Amino acid sequence: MTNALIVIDMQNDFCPGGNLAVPHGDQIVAPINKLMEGFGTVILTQDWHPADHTSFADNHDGAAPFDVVQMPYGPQVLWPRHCVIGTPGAAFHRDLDVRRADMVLRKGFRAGIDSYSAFHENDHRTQTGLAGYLRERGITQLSLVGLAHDFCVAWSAIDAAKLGFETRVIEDACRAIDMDGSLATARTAMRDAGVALV
Ligand code: VGL
Ligand code: ZN
Repeated sequence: MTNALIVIDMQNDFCPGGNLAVPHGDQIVAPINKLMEGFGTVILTQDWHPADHTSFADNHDGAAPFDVVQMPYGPQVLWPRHCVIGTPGAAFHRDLDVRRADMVLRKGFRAGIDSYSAFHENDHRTQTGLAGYLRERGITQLSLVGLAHDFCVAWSAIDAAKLGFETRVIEDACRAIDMDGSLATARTAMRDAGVALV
């Protein structure tokens, strides 16, 4: 099979009760487990930050969560501290079926660069290696699901389409942060990049 399901960041900190909770994020765990049955390859991504990560508001004097600052690589939203390496918040939701995963890809572990996309970090240059992995395995069609629809799912889908993969986002199996219209903006950007929203 030449298709893969990419499950983005189904971790405790993005679910209700977590440090960067996406509303109703836990509602998509069961549908994602079910979707896994239809794919030859399943990849899980895991947001994985060191304690001194530059995306955390509390690592910037006088900053508040959701402020936007300029980084050497461009604008960056500052987030509440989340998905710190090795903490319970960084673990996958307990009901996610991790047994079906061919690969777990960790991202955001360099203190100075955030990484929304599963393909490149936010500098748009540092590669995660995922494109090479998929190509070596002959995978051409990607379906993306997970959290958050308007950040990590959208950035990953746009990069996937730009890299030439036939890319779709299964929207019923995503949930959004949706700050300042970010979901509408992300959906337009995904469509413009050739991503199918299904
Ligand atoms: C995410 C903000 C910060 C995501 C990760 O998974 O969408 N968003 N880190
Ligand atoms: Zn993060």
